Amino acid sequence: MAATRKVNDLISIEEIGAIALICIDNPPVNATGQAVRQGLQEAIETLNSEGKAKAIAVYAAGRTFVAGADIREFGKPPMPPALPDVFNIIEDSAIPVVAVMHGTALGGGFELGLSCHARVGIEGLKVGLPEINLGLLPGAGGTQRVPRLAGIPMALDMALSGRQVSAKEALEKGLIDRLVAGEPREVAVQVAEEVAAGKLATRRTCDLNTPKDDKALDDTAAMLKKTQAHMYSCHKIVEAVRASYLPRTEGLKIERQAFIDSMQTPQRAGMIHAFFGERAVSNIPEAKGPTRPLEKVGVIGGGTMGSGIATACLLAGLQVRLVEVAEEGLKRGIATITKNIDGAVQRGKLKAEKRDAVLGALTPSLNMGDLADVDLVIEAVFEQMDVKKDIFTKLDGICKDGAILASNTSYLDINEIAAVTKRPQDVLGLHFFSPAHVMRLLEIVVPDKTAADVVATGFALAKKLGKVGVRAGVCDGFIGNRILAHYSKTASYLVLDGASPMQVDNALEGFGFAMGPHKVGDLAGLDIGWMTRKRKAATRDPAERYAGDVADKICENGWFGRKSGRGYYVYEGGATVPNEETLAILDQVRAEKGISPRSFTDEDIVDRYMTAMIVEAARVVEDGTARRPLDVDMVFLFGYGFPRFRGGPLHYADTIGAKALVERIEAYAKEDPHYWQVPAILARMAKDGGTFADLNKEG
Ligand code: 3H9
Repeated sequence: MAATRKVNDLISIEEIGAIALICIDNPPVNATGQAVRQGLQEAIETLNSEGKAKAIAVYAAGRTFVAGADIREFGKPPMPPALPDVFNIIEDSAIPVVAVMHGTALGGGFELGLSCHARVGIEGLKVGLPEINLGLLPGAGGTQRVPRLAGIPMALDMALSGRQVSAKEALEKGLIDRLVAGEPREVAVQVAEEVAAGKLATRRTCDLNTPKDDKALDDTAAMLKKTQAHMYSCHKIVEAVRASYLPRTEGLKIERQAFIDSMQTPQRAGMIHAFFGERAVSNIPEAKGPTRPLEKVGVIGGGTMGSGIATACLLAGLQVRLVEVAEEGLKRGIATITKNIDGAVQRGKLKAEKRDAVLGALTPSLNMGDLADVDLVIEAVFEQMDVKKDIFTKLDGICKDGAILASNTSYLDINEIAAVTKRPQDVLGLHFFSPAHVMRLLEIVVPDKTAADVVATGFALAKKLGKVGVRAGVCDGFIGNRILAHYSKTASYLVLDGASPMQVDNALEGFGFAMGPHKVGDLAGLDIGWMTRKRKAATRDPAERYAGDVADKICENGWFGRKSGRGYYVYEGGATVPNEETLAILDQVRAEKGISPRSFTDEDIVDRYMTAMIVEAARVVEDGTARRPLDVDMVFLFGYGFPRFRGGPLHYADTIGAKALVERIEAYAKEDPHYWQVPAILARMAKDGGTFADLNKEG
């Protein structure tokens, strides 16, 4: 006879003969919030005090086992019982406890499993310690119990990478004891009966000793010192894993303190903002309405961008028609797509046996008429308004009713493009970032007359492609490129006024960018910015200080960066060294302009660069191009290599404060009052004490 009783709303106990099952039911991901912790503790204590059950199995309802601590509780006053204490009670249970895990057992969820006396995985299970992605470290025994079961290198790997480990690997490494197929409850019954009958061995993880490996610890500590200066929790992970040599109580104490200290860091705040921002960005009414069909996609243009977009669509299982004007361009497009797909196989993103089928979903064509039956067309040709207008006029005549006509333009006015069609309600901007099959950002640019279901389909496409879709309004450069166009001038001004391009790069890499702006320019091709400056020359505001003198001269020499072997740097034999000739050009430009170079500290450089970024980001929010500050933050995290641990430009702005920012801008404005102007939104915040986080809450 089975009897079920509720411990509280989220935890229940079911008794079947000599076994007891504890079920955690806290949708969507069974996070260990206060009620789950309390309920688990009470369930174990009750069963032990009753002393009837011979074995206990813990499992979870719904799509996954426990995905970790409840992140929404972080930053708030702690509410007892603490997770490590609950897990110690489980580990100390006189009745053996087996964990039955399915889905993703992550962080505190996996640590719950580790505190049980045996672990059974259900096929498809993934386990992991992803706390590092939140600026934290495992804080409920992960750093103590994983090394005891699987050794120090595995514990360091899991906690420092945050990667999800497959069930097969977890079994091989001794992190789980068995891998089976089945439904969690049925498996729980079966394994609890086996434990009760002594057929499945159990043991306390903390009774094991961590195998010594000082070399792995020392090497990792030294490596992190060099490469992860910013990430407090990385260094603490090594310390905590080293503490697993100690008895349980002492080791857990060291882990606990490191966890509490990590919780106080700005990195934790930045990374948790990034975690929720990634999910909140598409959590808007416009993304949720009815959508249009999305199976066949046409891509116009087989260049780098078009091929990348086609690759992304193919990898998501869509049928793709690729259209080019000339045979040669089409062949190049097919070759690039094939190379991208092969790369996906090599990187483990696509199973080798699926390669041919994925490529088989690509239909190349030289005839735009072949786009008659597609659901969505994405135009990715040269950035020239008349070319785009010509294509959209043709598409208007070719495509079926209801097809979505999208442009991948990175700055052109999509309202103007939509106006050449008789169906502006079907026109949308879908701005991908290069390489389009890798970069996760998709700006969904919404012109004035676009229909609601077209916008919702844009978000559905982002989801299908595994991208982060961010809504943007129409303006020159939308959210990301508009802000970039503004703040990148700061880097040029700093260089004209006395810093070297290398100092600027080093300072910003020190801040956390993977590459400084001059290295990025060399990588992207300096000719791109040169073309833009030439295009905008006629409309340039005469009051604006010109930022392109040095870059123009470099380009006039035919130095376009990496692709030509030199730009700000010289690229030879795998080495990157400063280009002395560029530095000579810089001296010459300064002399011509009568600038006597002055010195900037690295802090000055970061402050000016970041303030310029925040200024334009604030304006983008102010005029509604971005709906919320977090939308800007996600654009920069997923499209521009902004350091994740800083949360994004406007999250970072809050850490400085509006008042301090306004003071900075006013000080810089003494040198250049045209460039440095306080956005009204920031002035208001400085006066009222408001923050960008407040605006996020207001939605
Ligand atoms: C930790 O465990 C610390 C311990 O070591 C020590 C403590 C003392 N809490 O991602 P999805 C929400 S740190 C609260 O869209 P999927 C999420 O916001 C934690 N909420 O689904 C979303 O809400 P909404 C370590 C959470 O299927 C909804 O669930 N664990 C949590 O694509 C669905 O999420 C992690 O870092 C949470 N822990 O992916 C795991 N997790 O619908 C973080 C999710 O309102 N989570 N939510 O937007 C994940 O990686 C993914 O959510 C998961 C599911 C893979 C589980």
